[in-house]
Amino acid sequence: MIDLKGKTAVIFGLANKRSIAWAIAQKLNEAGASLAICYQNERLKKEADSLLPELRDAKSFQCDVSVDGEIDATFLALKHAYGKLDIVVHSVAFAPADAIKNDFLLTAREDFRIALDVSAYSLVAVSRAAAPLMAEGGSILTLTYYGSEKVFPNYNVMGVAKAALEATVRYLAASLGPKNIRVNAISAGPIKTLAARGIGDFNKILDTVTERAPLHRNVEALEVGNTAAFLLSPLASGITGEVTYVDCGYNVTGM
Ligand code: NAD
Ligand code: 0WE
Repeated sequence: MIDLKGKTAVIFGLANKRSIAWAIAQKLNEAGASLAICYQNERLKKEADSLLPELRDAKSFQCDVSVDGEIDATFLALKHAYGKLDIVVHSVAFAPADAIKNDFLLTAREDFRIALDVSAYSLVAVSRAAAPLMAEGGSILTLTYYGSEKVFPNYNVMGVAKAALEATVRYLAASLGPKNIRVNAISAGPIKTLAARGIGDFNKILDTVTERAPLHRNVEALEVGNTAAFLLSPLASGITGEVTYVDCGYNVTGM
């Protein structure tokens, strides 16, 4: 059994109960961790706060990870609430709708900047703020997608942002390794969350996985949660800088 009793985890990217962040929160809660749940803005506060009672020991915090001042204020509040941190989960991505709808060639400079800022740079900013609170070492996890390596129609600038995110995981692992802080990513298969709802043809993406993946089904958010609990636990003490696929094997197939 994975044991995270006495550990404090902060989770970014909870929008609703379908969020991958929520599946991870449930698994970390089952393992005994105390949870700080971060939501992006006032609009998402109600949703986050309505889910808190399902967790044993959780508080919520508001943080837009594209604003340095909000990251600083959130980690100051976390320091006051907990004193130390052991785990950070970064489950955040955003690209302006035009950029994941239109031909990649037409990607606007500002849309490219926003996608990489919110989806990749924010991991650097959050990790830097978290590190001083991880005096006993720690574990940081982010979520990525196979569109970083291969072209998927419409994933577009998000694929570029995820490639940057995966490289960021490796460089952060090297930077934070001497502090015994590990940094990893899970590359999840497609899951019908809020972030997937805006995507045309998402059902076709899910059907292709069912047809081609070695397990001939789609992955569930709670399976991502289980792997997250492992990577964030002492059982994974030798793993850092890694991208672990939780995709029913889809990424190993050739046709
Ligand atoms: P989701 O919509 O539930 O979560 C995305 C979250 O990002 C939301 O909570 C949103 O509020 C947050 N966010 C966006 N901009 C933010 C900002 N500026 N500051 C703070 N938070 C911000 O969708 P999800 O599918 O759970 O996505 C979580 C992560 O998983 C993302 O990184 C996504 O790329 C990744 N992922 C998703 C899938 C999938 O098919 N759903 C597959 C692989 C990877
Ligand atoms: O990372 C993602 C999607 C993230 C995302 C989603 C949206 C929708 C609404 C980022 N920005 C926005 N902006 C919006 O305005 N995924 C891994 C889910 C996803 O998206 C795809 C996929 C998969 C899987 C797009 C095309 C093809 C496959």
